[in-house]
Amino acid sequence: MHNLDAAGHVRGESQYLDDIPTQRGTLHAAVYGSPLAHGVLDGLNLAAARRAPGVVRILTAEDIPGENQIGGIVPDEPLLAEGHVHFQGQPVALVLAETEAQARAAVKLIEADITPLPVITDPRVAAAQNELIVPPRTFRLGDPAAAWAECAHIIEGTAENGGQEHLYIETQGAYAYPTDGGGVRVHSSTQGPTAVQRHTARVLGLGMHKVEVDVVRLGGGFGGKEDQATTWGALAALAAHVLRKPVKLVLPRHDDLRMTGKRHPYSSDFRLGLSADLKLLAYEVTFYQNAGAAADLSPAVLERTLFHACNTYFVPNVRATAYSCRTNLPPNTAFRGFGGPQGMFVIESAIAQAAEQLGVPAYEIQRRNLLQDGQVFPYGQRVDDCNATQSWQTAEEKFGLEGWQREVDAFNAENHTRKRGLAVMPICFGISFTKTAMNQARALVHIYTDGSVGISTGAVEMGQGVNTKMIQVAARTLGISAKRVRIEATNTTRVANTSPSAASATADLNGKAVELACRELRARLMRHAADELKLEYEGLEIRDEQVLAAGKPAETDWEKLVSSAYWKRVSLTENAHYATPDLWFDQTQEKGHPFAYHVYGTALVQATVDVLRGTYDLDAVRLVHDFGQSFTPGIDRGQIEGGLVQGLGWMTMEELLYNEDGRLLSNALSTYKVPDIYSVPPVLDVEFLETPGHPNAILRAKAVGEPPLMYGLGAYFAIRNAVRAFRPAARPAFSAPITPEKVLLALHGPLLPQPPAPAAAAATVTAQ
Ligand code: LUZ
Ligand code: MOS
Repeated sequence: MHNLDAAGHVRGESQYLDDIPTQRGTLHAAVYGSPLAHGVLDGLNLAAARRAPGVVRILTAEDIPGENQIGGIVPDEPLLAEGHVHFQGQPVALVLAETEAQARAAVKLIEADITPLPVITDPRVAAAQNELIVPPRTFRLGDPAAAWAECAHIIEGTAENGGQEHLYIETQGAYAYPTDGGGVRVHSSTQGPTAVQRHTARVLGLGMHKVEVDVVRLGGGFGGKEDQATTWGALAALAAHVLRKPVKLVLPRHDDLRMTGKRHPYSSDFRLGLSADLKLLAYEVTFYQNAGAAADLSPAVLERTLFHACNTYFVPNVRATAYSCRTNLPPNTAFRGFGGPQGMFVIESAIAQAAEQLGVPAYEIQRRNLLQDGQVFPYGQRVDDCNATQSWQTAEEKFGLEGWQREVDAFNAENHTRKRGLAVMPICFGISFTKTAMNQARALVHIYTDGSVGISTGAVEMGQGVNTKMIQVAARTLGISAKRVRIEATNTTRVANTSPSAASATADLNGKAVELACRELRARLMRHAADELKLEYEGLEIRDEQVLAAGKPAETDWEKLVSSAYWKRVSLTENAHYATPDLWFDQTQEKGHPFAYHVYGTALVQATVDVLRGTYDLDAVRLVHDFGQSFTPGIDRGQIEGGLVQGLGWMTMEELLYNEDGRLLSNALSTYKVPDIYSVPPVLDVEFLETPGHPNAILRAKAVGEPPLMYGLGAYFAIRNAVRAFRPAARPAFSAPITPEKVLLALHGPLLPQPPAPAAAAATVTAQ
């Protein structure tokens, strides 16, 4: 089955927030954001803006009837600034005008009286001043302090990664209007309809039952709308509620770029100990997460960094500590991978540094330390579904590794202005929300009397194809054509208390709920058929819309059966609840069983560097991925390709820059470059690993949302290897993205200090 949305998208017929026909009298909103990153908000001068053409009202914190608070994990984030401002672009006032242009023009006339306070942008500076969002956390396994004595080699260094702009094509926005009885309905471009509902209710001082949130689809989310769609939904709802008018708020791209949080930059210290035969024996790592000015989802992101600190390797002695550091940047937030990529970049950097200093290919170290069944993750979960070695070996068989490396070496021997590098990037990603309670979902299924089926779930369609998957699950379970099934908009009045569409878990959680509901309906209809046709219930089934008794066509089909069930007053509606089994986590011990299962895969990445210019091409990515039993291979392949390219962009060209005043410098698409179709490697092989899948995965098709992003990390190491093929003494800092400027400096700039020679027993080898 093709993606349900494909035709609508290419014809431009698919409806997004901005396509909703507005009601008569709709007002348009624009946000005034703080011009300074930190300060005391002494006052606002709104007089000129109030007089501007078309302006109807300007709302500030004083106009909030309920609580001025939208913090999810920690209540530390006002909807509209009050008393203080904490980041540039922090919403301070909302202008309502007759047209969008008028609202935006009036925003420019607002002035704020702000007494500046010191601005922190560096997470290590924040940590030194004890500016932490939550207390630090440490995951431990074995006894690293004792293990160092046994290590033949000890490597130390630092690694840094930049942030990443989500750049969903559809910017943030909402359309809200008052409903009968003092409520409000909010159409929101959100991954988390319940989050918008909950915080809107809080801000308006209403029960959640008076706030309805509706989502048809998003033009992309990538985590940027997991928590941060709430601001805009709540602002539109606030205005609609106060003015009793429909209100539309859609962020212009420039506002979206500077007002919203992004992937977290991290700065990290590592220490890695290896045995003489390259086994990883001990790993200590300290992560400094740049959380921005409020908690948002940072504590959860931090947690996932710890969960993925060892990527797909077994290390018997681990101590991983993470600090969530408060800075004066927009609150950073969920972004595909959710802290996992940041954790994995550090251990891959440590392995690369070890390989360079020991004079072995990094893949020798990687290969020898892949996870195996029976081992244990530092967080206590046993490894029992492991495809790490299978995916690595399959990649070697299909693509070669040593042979490919020899080709690269031969190319480098012959070419002097271009050099190639090859890197292997194996991944392991845990599937589930790390917050156990969030791993639940519900589905509401109606069969109409004509045999058509309408389904509501908590899943939000954001281009990932989840609606197509839900239809497949329903059609298969009911034994009917997919054409009969429709997925409704995601709406908080039909399916309540939903988890956001996130954590790669949306199809699993909501799909399992759909499956449960459809199974119950099928069983009910079969019982009815048994009664009507005087047949044994056992052995009755429905396939291709035909009822079969002991494998033979019975005297009824789907349409007749549904109709007759209705006339016999059999319920044609079911509401099912699913909760992932056997999940738990004890935060006091930092141990448990947080994940339903893990996804594995292995990518090989080749880059060619132009050594005169510092520019590079990513020539080929060939990967083997563990899809389990994919039932939508086209969609799943698309997720792998898209995730990979997003990861490649993060590692190479997407350079997010703030100045010391906390102002976003890369604040337009002219200064922030994301991969386009020309950035996609000309060779991009995605091989499906043959595995049985996992019973916790929907129809045994494993989650595909986030894992592929981490294949992109291979680009950093491939480019680095190419640089070192030209200049073996070069030791580019482990600082992503590795932009052409950084490559040029590494090729021709001053050399960083050389570390002492490795290999002496228990010698500590320090980079930089
Ligand atoms: N969101 C969340 C996520 O709230 N918890 C998670 O564990 C998670 N993981 C990935 C992406 N979003
Ligand atoms: Mo996400 S980072 O799964 O919203």
